[in-house]
Amino acid sequence: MKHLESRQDLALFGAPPAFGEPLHVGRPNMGNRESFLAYVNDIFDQRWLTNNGPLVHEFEQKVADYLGVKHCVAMCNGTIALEIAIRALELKGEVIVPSYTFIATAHALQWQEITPVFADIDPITHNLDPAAVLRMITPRTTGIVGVHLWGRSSPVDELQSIANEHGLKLMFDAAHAFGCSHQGQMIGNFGDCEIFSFHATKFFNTFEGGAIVTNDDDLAIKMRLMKNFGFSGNDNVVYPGTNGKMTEVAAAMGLVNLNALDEFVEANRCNHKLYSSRLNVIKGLSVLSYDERELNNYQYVVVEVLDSFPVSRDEIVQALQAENVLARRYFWPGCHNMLPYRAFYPHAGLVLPNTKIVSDRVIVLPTGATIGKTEIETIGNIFEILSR
Ligand code: T4K
Repeated sequence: MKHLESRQDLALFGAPPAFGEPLHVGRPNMGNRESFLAYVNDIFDQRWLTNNGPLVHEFEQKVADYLGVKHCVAMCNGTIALEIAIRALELKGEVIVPSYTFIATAHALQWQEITPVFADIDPITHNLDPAAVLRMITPRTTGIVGVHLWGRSSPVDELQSIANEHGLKLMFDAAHAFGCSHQGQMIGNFGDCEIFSFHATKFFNTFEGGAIVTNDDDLAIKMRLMKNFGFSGNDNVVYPGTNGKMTEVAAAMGLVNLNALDEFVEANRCNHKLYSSRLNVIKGLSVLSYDERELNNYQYVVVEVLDSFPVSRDEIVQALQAENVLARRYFWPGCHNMLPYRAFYPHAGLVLPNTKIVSDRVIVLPTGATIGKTEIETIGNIFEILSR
């Protein structure tokens, strides 16, 4: 690895990159290979590949137990989980969502011809601002989809009060928040239901995968029907469903990774601590913190570049990428600036000032089991040089 001391050492100025191999955000965490291969052998022997197989069943039970929630309905990915949850809750008309989220949150609504109405976030928490949510309610509003961005909980209680007061459904996109808690209770227990993503880039993955979790028995029955074409028994369809099923091989990966969860969290926690102590001492940089009284998965290292930093956020990203540090600008520029929303609501930005401020200053850095002290030191040095 290259030793970095001055601007001349930076790849932007012609020096070789600090890292020979790219450091990715979202590099998958992988549990024990032998355990996974043993499951795959079993799958070959049993010839049971999908459709509510034994491994999916075991996975759902283990996830439900871990979260302390009544029902876990495993899905093929987080986006389908969102779509099924939205349908099962019978949302229609307008639904309030943050614009500062991954595009899937908004698309899951639009895909079902529901209008996503973008509400602004709190610039400190990066989550929905309840006052902004209140301002966006109209007679057509049927629900709110909160997002626990970066794994930090949404203002769950305030949103629930708003939902109760206005007769709205409330669900959470908890794609980032597996293994996290809100006031000591595991995320997964709030609103009418919550969805998780177990995509490869999430700290806990099933290759592709997701789940809806809920404490509502009727909702769980409905969602199980919906993810299997609406089949109730062999020849009886009782609902217009889709195919949201998780495969056995995905569930096997999930079972193996559940066993390694503590290890994954610990690697992320150490990395987050190292990044924070290295970067927070540089003027103009601030690493987003996690509430240590809660359970966190620390899967995102989010750096905010403030106006007092001499180089722009985009120039930093460019400099990092030249060094093979493939930092990301999640979730710039906000869903409202992407198509089709930009065309549908060209003035949405007028009520989203904090979304702009935050999405213009965030950089997400690589973490996970493949990153450690040496890499973080070097990434810190790049920021240090750029700050001079
Ligand atoms: N709601 C929220 C709030 C979400 O963040 C997401 C997904 C969803 C809903 C939907 O859940 P899913 O339907 O995806 O289950 C990535 C992920 O694809 C996406 O799952 C995730 N959020 C989002 C935050 O990040 P991209 O467009 O950044 O992916 P991509 O292909 O650029 O990969 C990111 C980095 O990970 C790259 O540097 C390469 C690395 N990588 C990726 C894969 C797939 C690997 O090293 N190995 C791999 O296998 O969206």
